[in-house]
Amino acid sequence: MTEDGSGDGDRTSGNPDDHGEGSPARVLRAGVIGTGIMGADHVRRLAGSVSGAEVVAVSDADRDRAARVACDAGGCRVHDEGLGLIKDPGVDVVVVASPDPTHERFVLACVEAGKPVLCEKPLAETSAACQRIISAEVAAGRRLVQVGFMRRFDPGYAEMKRLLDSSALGAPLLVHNQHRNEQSPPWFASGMSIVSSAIHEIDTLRWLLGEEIVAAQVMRPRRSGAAPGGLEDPLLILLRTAGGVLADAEVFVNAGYGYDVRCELVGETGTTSLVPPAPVATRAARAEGQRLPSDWIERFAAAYDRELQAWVDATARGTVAGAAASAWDGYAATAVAEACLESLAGGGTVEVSLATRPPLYA
Ligand code: ISE
Repeated sequence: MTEDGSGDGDRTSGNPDDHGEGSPARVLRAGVIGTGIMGADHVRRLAGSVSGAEVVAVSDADRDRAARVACDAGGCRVHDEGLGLIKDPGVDVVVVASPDPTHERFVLACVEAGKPVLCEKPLAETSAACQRIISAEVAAGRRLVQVGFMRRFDPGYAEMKRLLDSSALGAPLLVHNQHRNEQSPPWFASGMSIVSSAIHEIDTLRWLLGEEIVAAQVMRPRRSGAAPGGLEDPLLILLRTAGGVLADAEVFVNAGYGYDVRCELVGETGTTSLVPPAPVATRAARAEGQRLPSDWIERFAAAYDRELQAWVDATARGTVAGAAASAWDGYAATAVAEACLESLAGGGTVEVSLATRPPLYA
């Protein structure tokens, strides 16, 4: 794959310091922190579908779970704690897939150790924490952090961006998004619909348009009876970009019928939208239909593979993947999510003002 994950790249040498022809390819030794749903999935992909890396260590607060995942990956070291894994001299690169409140600590430790890190979204829970990560990376003088906004590697979103960049649709005006999960876990709180779910729409909007979001508003329709506890579900989010594009995003995490992510971009001369990623249509019982994915791991399987492959390939070359989200992108997305949370709590439109972008992320 190339840096943007779209094809085959240079795989002659895995050593960042040695790109000579004929030199043996170095396989990156990866450590994965957090072996829950996402961490275990990354381990499987790194051990299976992704080339150029192997999983040599895992860690999780639940040691038994980590040991099971280590076993599934063909056996590897199990650390009791993420910081120990980062310090392990046998670990070259790190994937952080532990709970959100731990991201900042682990990413900062990776930057300090000079180890490239792919951190699941959100980069950190607050924009202030993201800024501390940016400061550390700027002080290190090189990009080490990639944020796991995998939709950038989804073939559908990538094609939407290609079309928009080719001017085939004219100037962008509106973006309509729908983000529906079949069912939320019992511990899912209203803020998580933004920080954990809508943050993907926030990132894809910035990335598709290449401009920052300057204002956000969250509205609550009547609450669904299927929403557990006090969860406000669904939510309707309105975002405005610096260039005046408006985007709406429905987030409905107890939609009940499947995992359904849609996006339509409206330009001055045309529109483009994602099509349901089903290989076949079926007719039965006097109805025609397509199977819907059950969750994001199924829906974005190709995107996760391409994201990890692009990370491994770029890291092996001592660089960063072109399409990938940087620490700056992680910061900007969290800052917009904060504005959404403020609007959810207090109502109205909340302005987003970002810090100055350091030249490292130009
Ligand atoms: C989940 O955490 C994800 O990251 C998925 O991509 C998202 O679609 C889902 O809504 C989140 O809960």
